[in-house]
Amino acid sequence: MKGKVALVMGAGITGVSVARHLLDQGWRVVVADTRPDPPGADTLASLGVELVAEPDDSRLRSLVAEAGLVAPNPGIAPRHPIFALAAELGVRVAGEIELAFERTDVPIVAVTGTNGKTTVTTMVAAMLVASGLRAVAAGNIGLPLIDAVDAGGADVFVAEVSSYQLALTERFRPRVATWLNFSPDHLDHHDTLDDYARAKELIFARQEGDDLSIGNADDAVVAAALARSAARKQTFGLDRGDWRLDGDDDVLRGPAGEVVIAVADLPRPLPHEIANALAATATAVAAGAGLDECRRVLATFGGLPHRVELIGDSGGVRFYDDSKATTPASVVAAVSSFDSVVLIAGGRNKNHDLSGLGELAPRVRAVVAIGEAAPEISAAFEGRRPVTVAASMDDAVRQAVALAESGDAVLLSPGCASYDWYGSYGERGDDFARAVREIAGAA
Ligand code: UMA
Ligand code: ADP
Repeated sequence: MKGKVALVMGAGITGVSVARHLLDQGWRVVVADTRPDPPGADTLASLGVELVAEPDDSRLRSLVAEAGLVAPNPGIAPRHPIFALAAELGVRVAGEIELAFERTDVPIVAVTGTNGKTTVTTMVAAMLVASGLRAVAAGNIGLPLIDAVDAGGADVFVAEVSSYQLALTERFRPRVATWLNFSPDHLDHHDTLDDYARAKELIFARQEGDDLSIGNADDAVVAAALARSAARKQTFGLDRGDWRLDGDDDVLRGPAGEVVIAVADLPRPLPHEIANALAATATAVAAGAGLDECRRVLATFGGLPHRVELIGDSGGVRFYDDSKATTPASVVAAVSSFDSVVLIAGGRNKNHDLSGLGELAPRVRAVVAIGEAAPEISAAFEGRRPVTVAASMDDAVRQAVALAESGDAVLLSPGCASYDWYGSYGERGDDFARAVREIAGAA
């Protein structure tokens, strides 16, 4: 009975949540997954959902042909044949964010950007909660938005939305949408950089009227997209913007010139953290937070694990775990936060040009290159700064300790994914922290 079968593509976190949601909506649900042993199989079995592993082309065609809805997980790349099949067979495609949006009247605040999404989403939710609102952080941050919507009881959702998720929306229209920044990333998923930018711009694309689009005035791609938005607009920035850093007085200011907070009162006054603080305040105030409550959160927010996280110090050298930095832009942000750095970088390159990292040489004392991308990291700094190659995290920390001088930061900011040596960026960061404690005796 075509029309009542929903085909969910991907059995991961999203697929299981979408399957559960669609069952509640009265659909018969089939889940397909390209992997031989998909995650979530046990949960799907307990829900009575059929799971088709590794469907071949003809099986996929018949699954799509029988479906009234195709709901792909965010990790399904746009080049996957399911999209062409759905278009050919006239079947609606909608991802989890779209399905969640359809099911709720609760306002949604959305945050995207190449870097800083999780940090800003966390701060915005904390600012709203401090202001007495039942705000729930969801989306790419880990809790599927559809689970948050189905659980109910929220006054506002703060959704971290990735380009993968935005690309699967049709009408998704957040009340407040914030785009933090844009730099090359995810070319293993999107076919071109333009496709990546177009997916990100969908955060603004259906906004209008009283909706608010917030964008980074210092970022040319974001500023151009913001100019195309049909909604009200606000900007933030270090050099300019409605919400801006006033470098003369060393304070963060709001649109009426009001002081948000003094830079000296921020626990982490790093340039990218100041940009995040401005973006988070602009977003939270637009969603109903009080400025005093925002100020309290800003004054106490110490940052998230694995994002330029201070592990300890030893002999005047401070050790920082920035394992979440998997793009060159996030390495630039981290290194630019210090005067003299021994940089540990490398891992599995996500198709980035790493050569530009050499521009960081003035702030870098020495480089320890790790993982598969060690030759590219070495080439970026060759002739500019001493580079050594390490065979393990212990080796990297040992070499960094030998190279560092009092006052330096030893910074793990890989600019690459962790999958060559580890299962996740979290594992990599934890292993670094362990090595720092054992080898450098840092506390
Ligand atoms: N996969 C297959 N075959 C399939 C389905 C998936 O090989 O048939 C692979 C994907 O290519 C991917 C992995 O499985 O490598 C997981 O993909 P998924 O879409 O099933 O992911 P979920 O488990 O549902 O988790 C997703 C987000 N993951 C991705 O977008 C890849 C999670 O973001 C998010 O927290 C979760 O939904 C809840 O919303 C993670 C992420 O890495 C943290 N996001 C990317 C990022 O931040 O850079 C965008
Ligand atoms: P995302 O959720 O977009 O991946 P995170 O908040 O998890 O962002 O931070 C990821 C990495 O980017 C960390 O290394 C962090 O230090 C760095 N980062 C955070 N905010 C910014 C920013 N505004 N600009 C550049 N890099 C940033």
